[in-house]
Amino acid sequence: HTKEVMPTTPRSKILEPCPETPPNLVGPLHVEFNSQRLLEEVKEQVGSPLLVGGRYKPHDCISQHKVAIIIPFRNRHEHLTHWLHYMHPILIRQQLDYGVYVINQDGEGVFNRAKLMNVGYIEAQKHYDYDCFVFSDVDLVPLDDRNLYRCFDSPRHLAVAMDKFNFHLPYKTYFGGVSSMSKQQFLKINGCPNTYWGWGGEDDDIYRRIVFHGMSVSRPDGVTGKYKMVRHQRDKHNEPNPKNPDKLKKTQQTMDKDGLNSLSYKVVEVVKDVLFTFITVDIEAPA
Ligand code: UD2
Ligand code: MN
Repeated sequence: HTKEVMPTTPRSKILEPCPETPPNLVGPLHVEFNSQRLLEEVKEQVGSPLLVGGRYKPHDCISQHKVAIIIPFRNRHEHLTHWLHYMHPILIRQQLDYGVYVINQDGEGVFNRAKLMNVGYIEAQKHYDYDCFVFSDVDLVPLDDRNLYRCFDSPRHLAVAMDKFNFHLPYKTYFGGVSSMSKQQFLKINGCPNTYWGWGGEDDDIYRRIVFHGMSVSRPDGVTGKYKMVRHQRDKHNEPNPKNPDKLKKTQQTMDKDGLNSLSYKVVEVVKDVLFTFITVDIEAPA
């Protein structure tokens, strides 16, 4: 009688937390927007590690960051294709447990970036237990993958050195382009204002909410924080609103009643693509 020996198969490893600093980052990146990119091609090139809805999590370690990337959007499909082409490989190298949510404003009314950010915050949480929210313009791609798309002890401003501002911060309290806040931080400031229709001011209002709630803003250094923006004209129905600068004087009085606690909108459609979740919303925009 011979003893039967079980073949030694490698047991599935118990996953450990991912390291604090992702090991596969490459640093400076080459980014250009002259190539014609088609969504279908981008899907083939970068889509295979993703789960439907533009979701990903590392399989060799447990990510410490559950991040919803929120993109306020209308009629910028070409920019979105560039963004997806560059961002998915970066976010994967950063070992994030993430999902991409494109929040598409329905109709032709006046655009409202900050309100769409609030909608993204609420809607993303219906899909997964996110603890961190990165808000990004659709036309901005970082020039260094060490610029981490996660949350920090303070609200973070990521787009500190854009090509369009000559790779400098335009002013000290600037908070536009790309930013991140934990769920706790975002709740503390009552989210973003809903009342900034049209271009301008909403980013400054968010900065002021953060400061008035006793927090400060963290930033990467000026090398890590470089960005490239796709060149574009001002869109229709997103003209600079002359009322917005005046509103900024009243942020402290209005912030705790204008925000997440006064948000009202209707979801028109949710479409899950491989590369993103596309949520069309009616935000009750004035004509
Ligand atoms: C600046 C800020 C931006 C915001 C804005 C004022 C930079 C790089 N960004 O952007 O964060 O504070 O000023 O509101 O300085 N969008 C659409 N469709 C539209 C209109 C806007 O998708 O029809 C989205 C899109 O994600 C876009 C973002 O809103 O990137 C900001 O609009 P923009 O790119 O026209 O404004 P810009 O570059 O002056
Ligand atoms: Mn832009």
